[in-house]
Amino acid sequence: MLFHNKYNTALMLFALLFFSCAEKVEEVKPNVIIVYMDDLGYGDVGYNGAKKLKTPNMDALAKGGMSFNNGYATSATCTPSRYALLTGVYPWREKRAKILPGTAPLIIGRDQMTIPRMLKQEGYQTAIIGKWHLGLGDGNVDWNELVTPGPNELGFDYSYILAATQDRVPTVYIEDGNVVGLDPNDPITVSYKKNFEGEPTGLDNPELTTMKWHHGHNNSIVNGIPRIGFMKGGDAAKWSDIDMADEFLNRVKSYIKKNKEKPFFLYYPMQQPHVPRTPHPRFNGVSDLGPRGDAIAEADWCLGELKKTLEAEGILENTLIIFSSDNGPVLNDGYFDDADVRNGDHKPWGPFRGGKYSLFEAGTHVPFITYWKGKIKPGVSDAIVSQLDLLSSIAQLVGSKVRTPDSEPMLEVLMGNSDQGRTELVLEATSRTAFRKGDWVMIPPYKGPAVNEKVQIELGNDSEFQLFNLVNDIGQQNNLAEANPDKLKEMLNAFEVIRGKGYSKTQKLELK
Ligand code: NG6
Ligand code: CA
Repeated sequence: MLFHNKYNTALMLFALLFFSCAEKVEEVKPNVIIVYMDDLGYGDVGYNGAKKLKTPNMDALAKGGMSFNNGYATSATCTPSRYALLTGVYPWREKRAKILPGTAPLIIGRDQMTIPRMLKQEGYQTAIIGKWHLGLGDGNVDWNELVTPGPNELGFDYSYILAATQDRVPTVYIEDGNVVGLDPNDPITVSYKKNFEGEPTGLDNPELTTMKWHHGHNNSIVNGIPRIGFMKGGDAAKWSDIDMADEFLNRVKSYIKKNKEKPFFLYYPMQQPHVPRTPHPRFNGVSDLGPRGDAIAEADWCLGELKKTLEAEGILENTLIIFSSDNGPVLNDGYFDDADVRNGDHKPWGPFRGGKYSLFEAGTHVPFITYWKGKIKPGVSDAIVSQLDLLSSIAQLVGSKVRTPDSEPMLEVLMGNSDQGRTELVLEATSRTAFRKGDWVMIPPYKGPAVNEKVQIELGNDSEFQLFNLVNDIGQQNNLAEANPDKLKEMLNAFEVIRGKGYSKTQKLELK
């Protein structure tokens, strides 16, 4: 007999209660939103010490959630970081994961696991609204037809994107594979090889430009801004640069309103403060730093609007927001826009050395916040976390068994329940790799200039091994490689276990 005493009855009741609760949890799967900035530095946010720049909404997110002092992008440039974020695979495993032109084919395999694909398997609705930069099509895209494969073939139900970067053609939005607002009588053609006859360029027609190019960026002119790459036609479809933030934000708002009844995943990669910096005129002069600072203020406002929308729709408490940046900061990235001239004592790179493109810390060490009202206890964490781990960690959150070998399940750390973050992490910058293990960073020898003179950033190249201890040398000034050969050897061995050999073209790979 089943209920032969009181004890068993109590047990049964308890079990019933437990399972019905477990089912409840299952029912209300949280929404997940990744807000991804483009070139926002560790020191560009108020909560990390910025003074000349006000970022009240980013600060509120950090103060109301977990902010990570040791949060990393996988790479010091955009495409590789985005590749790793979505796939949970180190970008240096994929040769094509380099800064892509606007005509590049899709570099994520159609069968590859991605965060939206994993979430779709768990019943989520999925969307990307913002910057893509992972290639589109199979090569030779006809922009006047359905542009495919793209995000919609990788697990996103809905996509509203800019193809590559704001400074690269085609300068049009693409919604679910279709160029938005295209007039069939004015077809678009794009080339990264040569100009179309009779079309003005930044190089030949500076009089037609309202933003001046400093290096690169002297091909086709759109809205007075000379771009990378050549484009002809598609006039009606061309985006308005100053309205881009509003355009994405409005889509984000309506997506949330429309889809709030079922759990959703929203990837919201903003274009700021990447060049060309074109904040809406209502943000002009709100910072003292010129368009770069104003663009950050604009992005900060967008983040606030996003949070307000979630609140108004009654779903803020059921939404995990992850906030980070794809790579470190750069001031002059190819246009004269006063970012360097007006920077003063602002430190976009925070306490770190280098910046975008650099193997030094500022290349990849970025703002990193997790926020979940009522679920994540506000705090600051020293744990090492990487965007590479989002795939497996979000999988944990939603009860999915999906994992990739590179992506470590770090849900407890992201939730602020544990400080046991990553013990080791390979860092990448323009196809070179370095290694962080514990408090130490090792950079193998690389050929190439120590400084990129155009952007005025130290790249981390040296003919010798570099070894730094971040605890007492966060600015990576004291190379301890010679003084600490045992540590260097330990680091190199651990690095090569993951990375293999042959990662540097410099001959001197063996230790003395
Ligand atoms: C570089 C561009 C830079 C920026 C970068 C990509 C030149 C001289 N420089 O090649 O302006 O567009 O690519 O940035 O063209 S990222 O954040 O998308 O990686
Ligand atoms: Ca970037």
